[in-house]
Amino acid sequence: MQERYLTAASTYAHSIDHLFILIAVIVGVWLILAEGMMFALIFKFRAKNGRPTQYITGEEPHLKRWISIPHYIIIACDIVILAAAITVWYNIKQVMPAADETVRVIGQQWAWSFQQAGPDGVMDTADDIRSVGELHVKVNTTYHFDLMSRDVVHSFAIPAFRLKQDALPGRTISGWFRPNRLGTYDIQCTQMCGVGHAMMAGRIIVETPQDHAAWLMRNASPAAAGQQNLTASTDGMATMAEVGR
Ligand SMILES: [Cu+2]
Repeated sequence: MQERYLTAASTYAHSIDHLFILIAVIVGVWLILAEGMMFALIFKFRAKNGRPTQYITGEEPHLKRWISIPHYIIIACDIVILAAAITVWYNIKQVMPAADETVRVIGQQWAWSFQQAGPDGVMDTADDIRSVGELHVKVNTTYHFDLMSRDVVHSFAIPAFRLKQDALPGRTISGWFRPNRLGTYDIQCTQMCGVGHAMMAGRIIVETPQDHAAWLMRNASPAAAGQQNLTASTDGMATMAEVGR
């Protein structure tokens, strides 16, 4: 349903959407019931035809049932929501499926930068690819990310993946995603991180394995020489990315 408003582009996007719908429906039904009942009672027992407004304490057992029975049903609904939420949380945040690729994500005021293995497939070698504000990934591939912050608390969010994870300075937080739809999607920061927070946008490009391999080759060669330049200019690129938006 939410897909009509926001593309779902990762394998777990739908389970998050279903959870939202479940909560919206359960809470919505009770909202309408409770508000409807409140207004019905207000009108039924209002002052009219010389009769004063009735004051009902609800202490009698046959009246108390109107509170206690819905109360038990609501607790049962809470348990349903909790069970669904814990299941989704467990499947997405606790369990990490085996990684096909790993990417390092670094938040800073005010840009996201990324590091991933170059054509050799090994991280922290001369052909690693570093980029700012733009992350290229392969479709139908499980990615682990290691999320870090250089300064303050940021939050790495890809709405189309239904992914959101805070980045805390001094900690490396791991997570995963598996894009299953080609396209270009927004990357956002969703923790207020300073005056440039709103400019901290990026893009994630989900591409076919062929396109991704071509992108790797374009950006990784000549391996060592290119690497030197990229490393040296990473900070400069962050500033440029900021100004460019
Ligand atoms: Cu921010």
